[in-house]
Formats: sequence, structure tokens, C-alpha cells
Amino acid sequence: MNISNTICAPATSVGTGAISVIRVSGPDALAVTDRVVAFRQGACSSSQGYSLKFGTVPDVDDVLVSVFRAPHSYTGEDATEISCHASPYIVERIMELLSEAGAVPAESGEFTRRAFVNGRMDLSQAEAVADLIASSNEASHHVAMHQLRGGISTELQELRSQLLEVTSLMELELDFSEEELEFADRRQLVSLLDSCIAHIKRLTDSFRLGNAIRRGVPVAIVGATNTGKSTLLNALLGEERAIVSPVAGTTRDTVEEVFNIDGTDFRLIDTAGIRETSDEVENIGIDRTFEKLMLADSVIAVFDLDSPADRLSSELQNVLKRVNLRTQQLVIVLNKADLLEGFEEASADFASGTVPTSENSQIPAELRVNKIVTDFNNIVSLADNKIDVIVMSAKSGYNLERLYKALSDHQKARIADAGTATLVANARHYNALKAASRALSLARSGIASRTPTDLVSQDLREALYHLGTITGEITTDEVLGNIFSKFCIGK
Ligand SMILES: Nc1nc2c(ncn2[C@@H]2O[C@H](COP(=O)(O)OP(=O)(O)OP(=O)(O)O)[C@@H](O)[C@H]2O)c(=O)[nH]1
Ligand SMILES: [Mg+2]
Repeated sequence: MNISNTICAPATSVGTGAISVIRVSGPDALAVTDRVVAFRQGACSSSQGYSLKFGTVPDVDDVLVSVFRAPHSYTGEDATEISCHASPYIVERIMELLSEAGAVPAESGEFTRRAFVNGRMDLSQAEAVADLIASSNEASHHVAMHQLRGGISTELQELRSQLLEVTSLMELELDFSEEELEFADRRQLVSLLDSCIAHIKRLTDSFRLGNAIRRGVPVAIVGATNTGKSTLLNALLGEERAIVSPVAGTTRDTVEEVFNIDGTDFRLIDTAGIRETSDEVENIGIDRTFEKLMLADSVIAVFDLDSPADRLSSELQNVLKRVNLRTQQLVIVLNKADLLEGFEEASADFASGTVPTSENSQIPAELRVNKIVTDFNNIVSLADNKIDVIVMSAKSGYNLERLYKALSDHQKARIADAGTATLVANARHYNALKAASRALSLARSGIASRTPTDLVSQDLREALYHLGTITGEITTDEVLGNIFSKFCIGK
């Protein structure tokens, strides 16, 4: 990428709002702006940084121009921001005039790329800029802000200095022969490496939550065929997104939709119903169900209250076997409550959505559901009493609110638990941390098993390399191209 030229681009989306901003940055930014805008009081080139100037683009618009002088600008270069009226015509015309005056249209993310190249921010901070723009709720905003302010960078600095300590200890030892190497030194090295590995693990463990916040919490709806999973997805979304039919095996591939509860984004995944079948396509779908179940943060397991109790309890065991209650939330939905005799009266009596739980053993006697719910609660309380059991009707929407609340409460609690800790929310960072950790584990076992020091040093260098790719100390044009091409133009 050439950074010796001057670039320009609209920084606001055209056509909405009253004002548009056009950015100009590069060595000739001030002169180029002066060629396009007539100022009453002195040109940009003779103005100080951080000044605001009124001017006219002849026959086009009256504008306000903010002047920035290198290195005190977003890109670190001389720059201006031209605020004009938000007419697509005006913006296009000013862009044309800027091009005629010597600026070239910026590529996606080029302003931020220049900020990185000019040392205004490291790569993880540059990536945070894109996340900040995309953030749609308090949690994703918080994660992006933390990273932008150097959250990840600080963690990496700590890790690097610990690793440099290891390397310098090792280099000291290179001066000695193998036999002279003190046992105590090895122990110290191993324990230093252990603490680095633990530090990285803390960061990689946070990815599950970080990624959920950034991309939406993955919620898998699973269960036997025909239990009403697709009906439930549609009810949660409030639209007919998935095909519903009385035929078992209707959903054969996963269906995914994002929806929002109370400011939190969820990625809802409807899956193929689990059953024994010889249908090849359906079996592929069922394999995919298990995959989605494993990757989900919350699992909604749907059961048909209208099916025999022994079948229900074997289906429940099947689900409990596959959910990891330490890392995943499980919500059990006992669906089709509307089919039960006495539902109308009971649902009126229990309009508050009272569901029999261990604390609340008051069970509507009219419902056949009693026995099933009690059975479920017994099994569930053995496993983990944090599992929610909700009697529902996906068809009528009965108790849908409780399901929303269960999902949203769980997510809020996770965020509260994480507190102010740094969360890794970017897959590139996660993969680099994993690679660094693998190299450190090799170094650790090398030291423990008295492998020659130069081989161990090589593993350490590799770990440092991977950490360096996160902040961009080590990078390639290809990596940068990849990252910045996903930005919008003008950022
Ligand atoms: N009465 C009643 N019927 C329901 C309810 N939920 C779903 N159904 C019916 O159950 C049948 C199956 O519903 P689906 O939503 O297609 O079930 P599914 O679990 O997605 O089925 P597969 O994709 O085949 O695994 C349909 O006829 C739905 O109308 C409910 O709460 N009450
Ligand atoms: Mg379905």
C-alpha cells in the first residue's frame, strides 16, 4: 500500500441525516482542501491544527472544515474533515473536486490502516475500531472500547516481558555446560512458563464469552423430531422463518437467525430433530445438530408433553449426556402444553406462568404434566439445579416470556461474572494465542526433559512470534489486507 499520496472518502453514509463528513488525509491534505474550498479567513495550509474554518465550495455548498496537523490526527498525517449538507449530489461533487485537486479515493479501512502504519495504534486496536462501529449493544461496545484502549495490548506486553525473562535466563545458561545447569534454574524456568501458559489460558477461555458478545450468543434448539423446535424458533423470532409441519424430520439442515432480547444479540439455531433414521440427508442434518449443540452457549432442549413418559426420560438422558453444564446453559422446554386436558383452566389459574420447580412444588393437579414435570425436575436437580424447566406452548406463545427471560438472565450473569477482565473477542487473536500456548508447552517440556537450550529457544521465539502477530509487530501485507478490507470506506 502506498501511503505517500493523499486520500479522500465520505466518512458518513450518504443520504441519511442532515450533515455528511468527507475526510482528506495525507501529505497534501491541506493544500488539496484549499484548492476545493474557498475560505474567507486564511487557507488550511496556514491554519493551526484543531482549528475549524468556514468556507464555500463554489456553486456547491457552504462547508465547515476541521484542520488536523501531523502527527495529531487519526491517521497521524495532515488531515481535514469537510462537513457539508448530506445530499448525495453535494458529497459526490465534492469528492470529484477533491480528486481533480490531487486526492485519490481511499480504499476500505485505509484511514485506519494508515493510523496503524504510522504507529497511532497497534493492530488489535485498529481491529477494535471496526468492532466499535459494529457494536450494537452495551456489552459489545464495552468489549470493543476495552480493546481500543489497549486491553489486549497490555496483556500481551505482560506476557512478552515474562517470556523475555525466560529467554534471558536461558541465555545465561547457554554459557554453562549441560552438567553445570542448576536444577533450581530449571524449576524457575518451568514455573515461569507455567504462569505464562496459565495467563494465555485465561485469555483463550474468555473467547467463548467474548465471541458471544461480539457475534451474538449461539443458542441451539435441539430435541426429538416433531417436538416443535421450528415452531419455537418462529415464536421466538416473531416471524415464520422455519418450515413447520406435522411430518417428522421436516427440518433437515440448520436454520440460523439473529434476534435481540433486551439489548443482547442471540444467534438462534434450529436443528434437525434427533431420531434413528436410514435417510442419508437427514442423518447429515442430525450430525450437524450435535455439532451445533456442542458449540452453543445456551441449549434449548424441546420435549413433546404429549409423548409417553418413558420416551421423554430417555430423550432427556440423551440431552444431558451431550450438554456440558459447566460451560453451557440448558433450558428444558416441555412443549405443547395446550394439548393437555385442562390446560385452558390451569393456564388461567396459573396465568403468572407458574411452573412447578423444586422451590415451588405447587402443581396444577388437572394437568397430566404434573408427573412429567416432577420427573424432569428430579432428574434435573440431580444434574444441576440451575437448569430451567419451562412448560410451554410454542403454538400459543404460553410462557414464551419465561424463555426470553431465562436466556437473557443467564447472559447478563455471565457478563457480570466476567467483570472488567479482558475478553478475547476476535478469532484471529484467539488462534494466535492458542499457537503461542502450544509453542510454550513444547518449550516447557523441553526444559523439563533437558532438551538442548537452543531447541527450547526456538519454541520460545515461536511463541513470541505468535503473540507479536496480534498487535501487528509482526505482520504481512496479506494479513493487513484481510483485516482492513472488511472495514467500511472512510474509516
Ligand atoms: N398443539 C401444539 N402443536 C405444536 C406446538 N408446537 C408445535 N406443534 C406442532 O407440532 C408439529 C411439528 O412442529 P415443528 O415445529 O415442525 O417440529 P420440529 O421439532 O421442528 O420437527 P422436525 O423439524 O421434524 O424435527 C407441527 O404440526 C406443529 O404445528 C404446540 O405448542 N402445541
Ligand atoms: Mg423443524
